Amino acid sequence: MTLEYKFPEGFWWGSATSATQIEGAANEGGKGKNIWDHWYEIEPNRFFNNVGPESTSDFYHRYKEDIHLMKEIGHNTYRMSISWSRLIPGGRGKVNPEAVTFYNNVINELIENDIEPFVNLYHFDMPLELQNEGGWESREVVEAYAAYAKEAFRLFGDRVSKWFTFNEPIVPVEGGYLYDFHYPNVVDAKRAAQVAYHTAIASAKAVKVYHELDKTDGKIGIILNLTPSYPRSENPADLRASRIADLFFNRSFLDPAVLGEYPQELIDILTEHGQLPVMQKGDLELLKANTVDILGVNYYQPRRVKAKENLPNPYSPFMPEWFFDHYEMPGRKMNIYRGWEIYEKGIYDIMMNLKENYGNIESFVSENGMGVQDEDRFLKDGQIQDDYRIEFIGEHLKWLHRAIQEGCNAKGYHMWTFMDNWSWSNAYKNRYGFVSVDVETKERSLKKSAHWFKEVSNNNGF
Ligand code: BGP
Repeated sequence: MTLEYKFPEGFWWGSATSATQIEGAANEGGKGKNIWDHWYEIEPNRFFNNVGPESTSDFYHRYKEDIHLMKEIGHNTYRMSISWSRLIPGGRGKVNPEAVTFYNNVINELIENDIEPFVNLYHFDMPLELQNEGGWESREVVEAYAAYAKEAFRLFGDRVSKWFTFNEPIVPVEGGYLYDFHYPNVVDAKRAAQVAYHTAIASAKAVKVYHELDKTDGKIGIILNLTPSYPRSENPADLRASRIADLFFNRSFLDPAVLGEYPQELIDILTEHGQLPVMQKGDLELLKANTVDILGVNYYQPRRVKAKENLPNPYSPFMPEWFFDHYEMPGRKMNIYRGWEIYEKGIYDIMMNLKENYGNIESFVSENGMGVQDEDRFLKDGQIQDDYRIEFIGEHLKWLHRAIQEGCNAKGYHMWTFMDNWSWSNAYKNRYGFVSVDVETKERSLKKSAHWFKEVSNNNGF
């Protein structure tokens, strides 16, 4: 068969999930509470259809069946996360033996099925006790995270050689401290800056701990949602607005993680507005010395930016969006089932930026996917006919392929997500999986895209 889009030998094909979104068993197996369990307890109506995190997709009990499905649909790699509050129920101290057994079983099952596990340490799920101590605002919590990371490397590092410190660390900053869609529902830009800073420091600490273990075949990275920023026009005000959006939403994590330093313009803006976080002596050296080996890129949609007509006065409290407005590009292509723009070339632009400005760091697409509300409307002959998802993935893969042809160092593609899962306060509203899950019975069935993906993976192209 001749393939128009052939990927490099050994390309990683798979998907990503996260613990709180799939495991369920939130009150089982010795797990402690995290912020999601707590927020749902106190405000269930903030969750779509009042569905909470207690059972989600029940991976905890069905992991074997699920891993067999992964194998069946051509996964050679798979990204999961460890639930911190399952492994170490209070966030620090004693390890939960039932969690060790569970994660050992999952990792071993993956390996037996020739699927390499990529393990992420933190996907939005702070243990409640630590949140009560101040969460990422607290420097002690940073230390607790580093100890948790060390424990995870010790327990599973003999079989796992791709580790990730955080998934989309900017999202808890936005959700928990700026825009009120994660617990603790604070809206305070200065505190948000502190949380962002501590997360970057925590990531560097975990990188340091891992590198000190001297695992020659192991790599540690971070997973960032890089949302390329496109100005409405070439006029200087729009260009500046777009640059500021990029500074806050991309470079605030990308630069410290990959280059080991903050962009000067970001520091200047924060200083000017009295938002500079509290730093400790030695922090900047820590960042510089502990950059990541590998970068996961989550990409869903671009950010279209135009300059504000009138800058609000006074600026304070400072938030990036005080500087710009969102802009709807005429004629844009939309995922009408989620309300997000589709711009496939974004993936190419991100990869070329990494090549040109970030030392062509080893990377992969760690999330990309299409959320669809009421997806059952596409059910026909017992299968979800998700041709729109096939097209979505295919078009993104074409641009990824082109970036690879032009020399970018991308090693794989992971779809978000393996199976329909519980997406935080959106719960089961938007379905993203290759595998559909009946929210009541938890029954699984493959969507059309799963069969298509299997072919792509088996042929290493399409
Ligand atoms: C990403 C997160 C995932 C997932 C996805 C879909 O940003 O890493 O955890 O939730 O977004 O989000 P939604 O269901 O809101 O469309």
